[in-house]
Amino acid sequence: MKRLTIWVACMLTLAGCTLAPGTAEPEDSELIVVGFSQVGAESEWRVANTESMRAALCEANGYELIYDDARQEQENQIRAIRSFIQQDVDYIVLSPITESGWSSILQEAKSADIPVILVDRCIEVADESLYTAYIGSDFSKEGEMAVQWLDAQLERQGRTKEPLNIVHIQGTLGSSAQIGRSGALENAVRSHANWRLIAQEDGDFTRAKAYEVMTDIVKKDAQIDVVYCENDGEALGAIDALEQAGYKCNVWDGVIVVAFDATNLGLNYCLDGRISLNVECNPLQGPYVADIISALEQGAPIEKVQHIDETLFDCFTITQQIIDARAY
Ligand code: GZL
Repeated sequence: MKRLTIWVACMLTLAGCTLAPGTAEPEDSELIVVGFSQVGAESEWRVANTESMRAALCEANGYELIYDDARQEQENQIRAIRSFIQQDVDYIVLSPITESGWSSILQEAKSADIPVILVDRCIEVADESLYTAYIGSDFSKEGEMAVQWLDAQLERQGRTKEPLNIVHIQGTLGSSAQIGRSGALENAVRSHANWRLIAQEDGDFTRAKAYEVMTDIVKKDAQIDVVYCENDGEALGAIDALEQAGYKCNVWDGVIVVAFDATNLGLNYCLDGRISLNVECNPLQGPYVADIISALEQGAPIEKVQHIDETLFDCFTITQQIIDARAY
């Protein structure tokens, strides 16, 4: 129930108008009703992201959160958004599984005068008025941080001329996280004559799928020097398959494993050297979304696009103290 009608009633009352007989007195405190369509629960990162959203958009903070887990299907997200519109929520928050396919349903939200806030991943639409704001990571920058680290590390090891065989395990194809992280690696392969992409497979951001594709790749018995995984879950699945096939995973005399997310699990693999590099992707986006809604409630200006600052960790610099101090 959108709170505007109650707001008008309040204004009429304050202006000395009397409510028509039988009109309910407006309730003192009205919760802001938010419909949140989440991608799924495919990774530790996603679980932390959901927890952050639930904590920020809780009743104690003045929200009624209607949560939907799309189980990594866009159709389920579209269905959830239509349900939020029918429930006349005040805001829709969407973490879009992929960048395309949103114009029609977001036009329905716009026609219903419901602001849409994108979180985590972004969308590609011709009409950018279909969403009010985006808050998330700069995925291209994350990928560039990874390939710059790899380039410098190989330079330190004197491995700038020998052929470097790279396996690329991508995230959910068409997601902005995958597009940005993949683009950085593909650009770097084009600009390094000795870097060879010997396999590029969809790992769908899950440990299980990455294990499956890596198991097939190691059967081809090629020399593998680097495995570039687009999240921690994929890195763990790839390492499971590599170690089962007799490979060592480390920066010194094994396979260099690159990962993204820097969750607690991923950083522990970094601490024992099995992940060489882990680029942070901050899932704690709930407070940013709450700030955007708060500004909109006050009619204050907001930025259309906000990127969250992120860093990286590697097997040389990570410590147990750093891991213990982190929230996820
Ligand atoms: C990134 C996010 C990605 C994470 C994965 O912002 O969309 O989705 O990197 C998650 O762990 O599945």
